[in-house]
Amino acid sequence: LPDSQNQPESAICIGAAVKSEPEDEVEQSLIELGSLARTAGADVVQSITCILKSYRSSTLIGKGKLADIAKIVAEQDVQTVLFDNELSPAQQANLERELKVKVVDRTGLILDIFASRARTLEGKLQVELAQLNYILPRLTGMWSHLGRQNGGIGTRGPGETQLEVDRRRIRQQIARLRPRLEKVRRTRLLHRAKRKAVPFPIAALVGYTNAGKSTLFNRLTGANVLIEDKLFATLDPTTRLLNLPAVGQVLLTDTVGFINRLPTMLVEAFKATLEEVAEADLIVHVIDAANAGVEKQVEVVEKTLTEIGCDGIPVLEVLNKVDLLEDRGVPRSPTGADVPAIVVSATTGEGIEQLVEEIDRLTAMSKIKVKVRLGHDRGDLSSAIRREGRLIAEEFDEAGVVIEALVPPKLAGLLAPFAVPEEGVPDEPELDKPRGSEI
Ligand SMILES: Nc1nc2c(ncn2[C@@H]2O[C@H](COP(=O)(O)OP(=O)(O)OP(=O)(O)O)[C@@H](O)[C@H]2O)c(=O)[nH]1
Ligand SMILES: [Mg+2]
Repeated sequence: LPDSQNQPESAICIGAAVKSEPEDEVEQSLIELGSLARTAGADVVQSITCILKSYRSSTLIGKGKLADIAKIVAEQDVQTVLFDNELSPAQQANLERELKVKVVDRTGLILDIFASRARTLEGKLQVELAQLNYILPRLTGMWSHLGRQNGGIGTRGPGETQLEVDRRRIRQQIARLRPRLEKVRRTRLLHRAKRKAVPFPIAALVGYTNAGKSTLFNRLTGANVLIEDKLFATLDPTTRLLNLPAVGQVLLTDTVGFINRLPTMLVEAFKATLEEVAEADLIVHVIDAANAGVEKQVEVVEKTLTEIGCDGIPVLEVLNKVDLLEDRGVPRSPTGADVPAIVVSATTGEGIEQLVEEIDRLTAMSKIKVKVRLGHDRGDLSSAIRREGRLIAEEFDEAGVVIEALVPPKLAGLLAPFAVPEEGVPDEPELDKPRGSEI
């Protein structure tokens, strides 16, 4: 939303649903739209749920509901109408014509927030690309409704031409953005490759937006990542080294939050960033235990994790914000975890020691560092290392190969007879710093 810095834009939120949709989910989602709107700088004056017999293709909601909303818009001097639904370009244009104010759908709103929050070059380029792809079909809608409004001779020719010009410009911009983004990604991949060569397991903090990931990240590593009671405070991942008693060191990453119905184009845009999560040895799922919609949030996170290819990675569930729970009993653990949930408060520090122990235990379980000498005849083992483990270093000589790698415990057992004794402690420059350090 433009002008969000200067003066709050007055907005109303509309959640339209058909009767078959569960009402509490519609309500919860509309509350979330309100948070998104406030995050974008809007002043939400009213939220309205419209339960419909069926969706209307031209304006989503029926004439009667539309008239009611138009009345509220006029009476309360509303500047923007926000829809929790995804609107087609034509629906958006029709609604704008009927309501005579700006209409923004959930996707447009989330894109807007992402655009104002992206900090790194990659994040900015990703969001810009997503926004341009969002605008492209809507340009047509804008013109066709203007055309219809004014109509007649003289409007069509130049209108079409202008439209063609605008569309071509946007396509050119998209074409310019893609290779730039590719280049930035390659640089990041290089950094990642460097990080992977460091023999540390990776743990990723994931979770619904506003669950407290960054607060927990700061608490664990002593970092100073931005924390806000707004959605999508974090867009760009940050990684730090965390010192642990058993495994030694773990790379901990703070990531972008997930949300229900994240626009497809943003899922696409951020896939590259989220790929890093898919390479983690441990996923720490941070859950806002005090949120009324916690079950839905857990469901969304689990679904998103599957979508980005995280099945098979051990998940540690962390129930955060226990300080906010009235009933101090342990909240019921959401489903699907490999181990019982840990209960913490990132704010008060309650449960943090236990969490650290658990991260330590689980990452220690996931990968073990080995250094082995394998003869030419043990190609089976060296390919098993490549398949199941992470290669750190490899040195060939006449007798065979010396491999350093992180491998799962079982393979480590098989490799034990081939172990090469470590000569001294490898230099680990970050070791002397407090628990967390910049990477
Ligand atoms: N009471 C309480 N508030 C918390 C706790 N942890 C985080 N918060 C608050 O929850 C809000 C969101 O925290 P963040 O750490 O920014 O959440 P996030 O998961 O990183 O959010 P995004 O980056 O936006 O996805 C902030 O207002 C925090 O102060 C907690 O344990 N207890
Ligand atoms: Mg964050």
